[in-house]
Amino acid sequence: MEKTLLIIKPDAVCENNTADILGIVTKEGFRIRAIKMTRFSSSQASRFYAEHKGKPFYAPLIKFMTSNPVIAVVIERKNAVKKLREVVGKTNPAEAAIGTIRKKYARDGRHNAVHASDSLSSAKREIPFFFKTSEIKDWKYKDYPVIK
Ligand code: 3AN
Repeated sequence: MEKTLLIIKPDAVCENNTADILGIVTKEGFRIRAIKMTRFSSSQASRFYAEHKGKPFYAPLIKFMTSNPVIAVVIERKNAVKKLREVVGKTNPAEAAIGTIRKKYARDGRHNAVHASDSLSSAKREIPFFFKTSEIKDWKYKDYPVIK
């Protein structure tokens, strides 16, 4: 089992696509381990996207990502990083495969509905950006007490 970070971006939050996106990932066998709505400050967004500093899309990316709340989600399954990138699709929805989240919900390469960690090392850096270890919860499928 592997954990990765999904961020539902401001466009998808404001289009009310949160439940649809979570539905897609949970149907693909991902289990939600942690979830929160939060809003990036400018300094948080510039730290999160530090690797893109200097690129032409950097300033508008920060402006967009700080414009409204996002929903950060830790999800887990086998091959989580690779599988989530497949389910999410390419950065630009025009190039994303049919059936992917970005094909369905992205407007363009900037307003592209979700972020998904691009490697295991990115996931390990990005998850603690939003969650303390104690906020990530383990649970087992169908394993709960039926209280009489
Ligand atoms: P991905 O999110 O598909 O891994 P990255 O890591 O290349 O893409 O870029 C991070 C974010 O920067 C993207 N999710 C998108 O919001 C923004 N971005 C990347 N490329 C472009 C572009 N050509 N035009 C506008 N925004 C872009």
